[in-house]
Amino acid sequence: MLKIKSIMAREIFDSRGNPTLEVDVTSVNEIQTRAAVPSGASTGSFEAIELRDGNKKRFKGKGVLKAIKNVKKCSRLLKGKKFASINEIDKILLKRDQTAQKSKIGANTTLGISLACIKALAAESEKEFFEFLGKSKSLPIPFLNIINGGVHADNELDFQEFMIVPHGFKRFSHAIRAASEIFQTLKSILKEKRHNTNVGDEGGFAPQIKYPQTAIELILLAIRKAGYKPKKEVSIALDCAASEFFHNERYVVNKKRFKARDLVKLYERLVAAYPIVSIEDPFAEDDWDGWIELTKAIGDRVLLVGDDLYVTNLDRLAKGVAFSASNAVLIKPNQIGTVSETIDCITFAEQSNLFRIISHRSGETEDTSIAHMAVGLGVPGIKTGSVCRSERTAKYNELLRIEELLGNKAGYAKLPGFVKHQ
Ligand code: 2PG
Ligand code: MG
Repeated sequence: MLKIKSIMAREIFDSRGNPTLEVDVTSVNEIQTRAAVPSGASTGSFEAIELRDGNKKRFKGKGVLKAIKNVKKCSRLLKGKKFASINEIDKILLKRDQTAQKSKIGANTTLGISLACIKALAAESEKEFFEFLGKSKSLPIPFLNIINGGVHADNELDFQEFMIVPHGFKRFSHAIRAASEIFQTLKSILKEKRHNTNVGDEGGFAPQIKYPQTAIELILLAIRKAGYKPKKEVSIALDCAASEFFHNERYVVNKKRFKARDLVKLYERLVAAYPIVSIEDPFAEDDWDGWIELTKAIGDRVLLVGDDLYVTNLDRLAKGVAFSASNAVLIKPNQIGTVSETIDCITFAEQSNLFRIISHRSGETEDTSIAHMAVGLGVPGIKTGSVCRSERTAKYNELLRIEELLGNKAGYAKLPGFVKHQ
């Protein structure tokens, strides 16, 4: 049971140096919990709204003082009341903003409150956040973005993320060690080839390369050189973020214009040539036909992950399930704006046999909620950037602590059996 004494909010900075919202909840028992809200760059147009002040004289319009005011207003509705579950709290927030995309008070407002409150509920019952969420004792498979392109980098790569997936290990700690060694090896390889080794927003490298094939081959070389086996231990995943290169009804990759049908063929060729286990957002956010065609073509061997397509929205996800538009979903709490709606989406995806990956945003903070949600809610995948930059490693480090707490009981998730390159 949680009785709220106070809720307050402040402006803090995210990993890109932009302001974002942080919320503190204090219970009448003087237990204090805190949550911070992340922020995307390649945001889907169906996402819940991130409320910004728009005052160009402050933080170039990105201030969140309006959201802070809204937290104050919501706190009046929550203070002094007793709550047994997050659903009861979120219900009050959802009543306050009934717009489709939370444009009235902002999804940053609602998520900040909702996350800090569920942590308070956990703390009041003297449980770790992951423990409070459920019974799962399985650590998720990390999807680590180690080469960046698209809107996350200033190179010519049209696909946004090239990830390694260390699935062939018994424990999370072994998998993340492999990932770190591969990341460091990739750095040496890039250096040898006289590429830039500065890292981008999510801690991945952003070398001046053009073709997706080149990025994948560099990663495969790093996997082998680090002493690991591609496919058996470590495979590749892509986030194409295709909405970003969809212009005038055509997909523009390496300056060539593709119809959806031809893009399906390009993905088929990539999957045949390389150990790719997962492709996120291969088509634009409203190109349902493209998604359905690709799922028909390669959905029996590769994870096809809806991010901008679903935006963690139950209605869009239900449409995707009805149409067999994908076999996996990306889960981002700030795309929908409350913890209970995020949990509903995860539960529905699981019941519909979709693979789930919980995800950070490109603008992040030191908040580690998604690590706890992955374990506590039995989400088998987590995408939270490279093994570099503290706002990314904060999540991996928290997973290491959770694994230690669980001891021998700590499991390590598996990719679904139908996935080919594992
Ligand atoms: C994505 C995310 C996270 P952003 O597209 O999956 O990697 O990027 O937060 O910029 O939307
Ligand atoms: Mg994405």
